[in-house]
Amino acid sequence: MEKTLVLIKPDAVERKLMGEIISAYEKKGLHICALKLMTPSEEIAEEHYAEHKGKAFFSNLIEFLKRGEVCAMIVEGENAVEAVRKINGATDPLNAEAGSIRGTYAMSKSENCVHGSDSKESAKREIKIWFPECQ
Ligand code: RTP
Ligand code: MG
Repeated sequence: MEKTLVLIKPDAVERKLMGEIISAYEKKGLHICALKLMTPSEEIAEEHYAEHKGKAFFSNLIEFLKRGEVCAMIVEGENAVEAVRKINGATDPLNAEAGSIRGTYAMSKSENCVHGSDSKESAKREIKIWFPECQ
């Protein structure tokens, strides 16, 4: 079974959307293997978004992720990476499908409720960052 890393970002935790969001993955048939709430350090936030280092939005992205509690999850299922990305919807909520999490709950590209790994390789890398104890 494929695994992917999901983050419920601080905007969604603040808005008490955790239950609704977890439920969307579960209702699809995906399994939540591990789950933790934490306020990420700068180091974790920067490592997680390392691919975006140097881009204009990078510092805002890191400050946003560090703003409060994040719910990190390992989500498992057939084609979990692709399935989660579909449930999450497009990065910019204005382009996200109406039934997706971003299409339903988000209005801003920078505060877009959720993260899902973009490949199996990214999932492995990101699971190590957020769940080092699971190796
Ligand atoms: P994520 O990594 O959070 O799941 O989002 P994603 O794959 O859909 O998009 P990605 O390109 O990896 O971007 C990571 C996060 O950076 C913010 N972003 N802002 N201002 C901008 O042009 C811009 N581009 C990306 C978004 O919050 C996105 O989720
Ligand atoms: Mg991404």
